[in-house]
Amino acid sequence: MKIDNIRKYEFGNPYETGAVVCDAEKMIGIPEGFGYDMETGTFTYRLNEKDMVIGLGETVRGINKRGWIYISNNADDPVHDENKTSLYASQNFLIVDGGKDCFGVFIDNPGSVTFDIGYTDTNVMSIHPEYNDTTFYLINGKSPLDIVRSFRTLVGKSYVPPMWAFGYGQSRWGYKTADDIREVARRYKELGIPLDMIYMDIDYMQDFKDFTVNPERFPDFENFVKEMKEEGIHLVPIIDAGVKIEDGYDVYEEGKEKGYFCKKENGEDLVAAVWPGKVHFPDFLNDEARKWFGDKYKVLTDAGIEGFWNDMNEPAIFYTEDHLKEVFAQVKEFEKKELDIWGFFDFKDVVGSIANNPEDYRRFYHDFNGRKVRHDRVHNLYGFYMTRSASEAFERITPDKKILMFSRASYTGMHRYGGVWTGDNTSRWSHLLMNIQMMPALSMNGFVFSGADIGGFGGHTTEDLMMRWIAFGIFTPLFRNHSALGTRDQELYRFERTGDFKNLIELRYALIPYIYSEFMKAVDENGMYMKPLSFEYREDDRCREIEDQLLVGDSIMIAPVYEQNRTGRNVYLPEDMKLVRFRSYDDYDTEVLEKGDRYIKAELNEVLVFIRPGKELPLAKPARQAEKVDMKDLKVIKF
Ligand code: MIG
Repeated sequence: MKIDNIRKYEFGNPYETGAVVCDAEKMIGIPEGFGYDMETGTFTYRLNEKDMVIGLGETVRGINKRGWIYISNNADDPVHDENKTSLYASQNFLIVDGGKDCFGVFIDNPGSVTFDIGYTDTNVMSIHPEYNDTTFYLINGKSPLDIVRSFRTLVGKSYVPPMWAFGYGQSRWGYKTADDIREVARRYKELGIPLDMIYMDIDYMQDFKDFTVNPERFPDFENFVKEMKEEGIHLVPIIDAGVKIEDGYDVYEEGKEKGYFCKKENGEDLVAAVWPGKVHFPDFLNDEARKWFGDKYKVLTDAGIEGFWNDMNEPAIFYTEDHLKEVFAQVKEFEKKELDIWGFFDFKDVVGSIANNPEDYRRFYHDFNGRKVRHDRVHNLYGFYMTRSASEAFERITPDKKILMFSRASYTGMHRYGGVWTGDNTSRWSHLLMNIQMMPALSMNGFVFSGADIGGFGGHTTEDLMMRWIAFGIFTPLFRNHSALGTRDQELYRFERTGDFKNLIELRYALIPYIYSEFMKAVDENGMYMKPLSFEYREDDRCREIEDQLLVGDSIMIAPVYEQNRTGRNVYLPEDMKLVRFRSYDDYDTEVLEKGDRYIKAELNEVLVFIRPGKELPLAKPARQAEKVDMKDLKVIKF
């Protein structure tokens, strides 16, 4: 199929990345409206004063990306400050929206790509790929939503998880034994808080080896999976990209023998270190290796597992054996010298260069479509192809069952195979706001099934932050509370106001019929589940600056509270709307409010939902599991 309003321009020798599924009209020359510097491979576009730039998926800062520089270069960096340029994802689709005129750009280039969006020069957007092998798609349309639809037709339908994955999930890095997990299930049940999933982090494995389960800590795993399922709970284990080097470990031995690991220039398998200690990286870009690794998930699906999360697949590298040797050699040199203060800083830099060193991405190769390709040139595809490996295997292993799958690293195209979570955020109010601002960009890029670590991953959360974050998370398709080893416990039963938490989680379950049908609409019609206001209210300039309210589906707007010690917030209503102030699914007040600015009260346990004119919000009776929600027995709140 060929799409009408998309034109494609090729530069250098672009790779078949797998991002797109249809063709577009091929043009000769430079994309209309853009400048191009052959020397550097940089595209430039002059921004009008009114132009907003929206998109780029999982990145820091606001909904309007103008004023900062973003580098698509998948990175394992747990510090998601405003001044970061790269997170775990490369989703290179954006829209330039001047209000009347707008157009979209998708840069299909799997190496590092720098988007300078009015950072160096406020009036210039420049796009600079490190390697000039780019397919540049220019997308026209009457409106941003029109452009989104064309883009998504180009890149193919988004992943749909099983129904139960729309429930609430509890996760934590640090559940070590089956009993730890039983305890989580028991405490939730005791309080009557709905729960569909408990996630298993790396500690379930034997010595962090993929597709193994520690037999002492999880005796009779198959029965344990069954036992949990009888409680209505799906166990969702993590899979890491690195394969432990250990004699006798089948995944290592088979991969080694068949030559399925990434190799260095000299043909030897690259040795890196991650949680298992020394590892090799499967060459997911190689068709055969991808199939082989995918089939390994069967070990766990055979035990009754129906969902996974793929981690460390940028890939994260604690160190490579080769670079570590270089560092040790340099350290010896430093030891001999008398260090002055600059020498000290040089020394510190050398030691600091051990982990997640981008230079390491130049040390290994892929066998990609029959070509030997250095990793850094196709770096951003690695997590995508790991997830594709799993998803294609699920088609073979359990063709009749939907499997939950989401990944940390991503690239456009992966949205057909799984969702994403947004990685290691922190328990900060600003990260709740960041979650709100990322969601529409993820939706736009096709990653409709996505969400953040609710409550925050790193750092210590607080009860009020958790409450407000849950109140927003109610609306995100992936709804998971997750935190890091060593941080304050944040399962909902750890707090005082468990009754309020219960009400909020029940509200999520009551909203599942709405959430699910709007989610499916976004998938089927290549639309957006979460939208910025400016995409809908085209004539209202005020909406162009609203960074903290979202449209969820076609019927409602939300305005989450994301600051500490607030009992309300300012809300802009672009039209008359009916406010529903929920305390629980059956305790709420409603009021029709006129268009305009207002301050609206929202106590810590209250959730603000605004129904648009002529629309309605269906509510089900909550159940303890998503699949038990009666989708037909609905109460409807009309505008
Ligand atoms: O180096 O598996 O983003 O969710 O809990 C950290 C342990 C590895 C990073 C993931 C996080 C997970 C953690 N992992």
